[in-house]
Amino acid sequence: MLDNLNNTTTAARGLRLGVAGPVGTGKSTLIATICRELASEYEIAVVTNDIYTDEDARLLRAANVLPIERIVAVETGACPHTAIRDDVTPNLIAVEDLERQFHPLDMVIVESGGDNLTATFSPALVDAQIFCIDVAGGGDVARKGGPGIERADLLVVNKIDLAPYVDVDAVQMVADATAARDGLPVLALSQKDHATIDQLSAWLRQVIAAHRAGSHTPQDPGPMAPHFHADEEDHGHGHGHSHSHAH
Ligand SMILES: Nc1nc2c(ncn2[C@@H]2O[C@H](COP(=O)(O)OP(=O)(O)OP(=O)(O)O)[C@@H](O)[C@H]2O)c(=O)[nH]1
Ligand SMILES: [Mg+2]
Repeated sequence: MLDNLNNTTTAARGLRLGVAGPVGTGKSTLIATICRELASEYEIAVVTNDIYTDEDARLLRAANVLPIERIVAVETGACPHTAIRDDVTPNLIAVEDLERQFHPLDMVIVESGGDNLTATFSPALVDAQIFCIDVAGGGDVARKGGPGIERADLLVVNKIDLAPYVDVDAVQMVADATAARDGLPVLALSQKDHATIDQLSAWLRQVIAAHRAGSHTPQDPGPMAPHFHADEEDHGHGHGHSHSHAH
């Protein structure tokens, strides 16, 4: 009963979508593209996070893909991951303000400040999240793993048009990412290849529909990879745990 109630409440508002990933991997550009592609179908607003500036919000406003008042900047003033995981209050307030002001919104997108491979959104802030890496960061990034790469709702391997220039085998990189994700989707994306952008739009339409139907369950990628210790009997049985690492 309570579950039903929660589902109803969550589905009654728009989808909250997080976009995280290392610095410069193309998060703002990807968000601008989502808005450009889907703003005629859905009511969208965006919250950006920068440590010291509102640079990302200015980039998005300049892209002219949404009315500027639908793009709000949160200056985190600290490590970006703090604002999307440890204390999400400033972001949550910004999201809720937009939802109130422009009701009814179909989707609010939150861009994380560029961080390292460990930063993921708390499900207290977003319903679904995209983790964005790029070929320019090196072909081995997908193999390095981490919670975003392994368990975000969608992993984007971005800028695949640049692969030949940085000596990266994009097909291999996508295969490595796919192997790390236990069936979760991976999308090879390039702003210069519209077919890949169409795949991104299709994924988003499907998540928005599932959210509306109450059949989308937010997952927590979690900061800690599932793991075992040598002295644990469960070793190798495929289910992990997390703890404070006090020992
Ligand atoms: N060649 C190519 N360049 C891209 C693509 N997507 C983004 N870029 C470029 O990558 C650079 C960084 O893009 P942003 O969207 O600002 O990256 P970001 O992840 O938002 O950066 P931070 O917010 O600073 O972490 C820009 O110069 C973009 O034009 C792509 O698909 N192909
Ligand atoms: Mg950005």
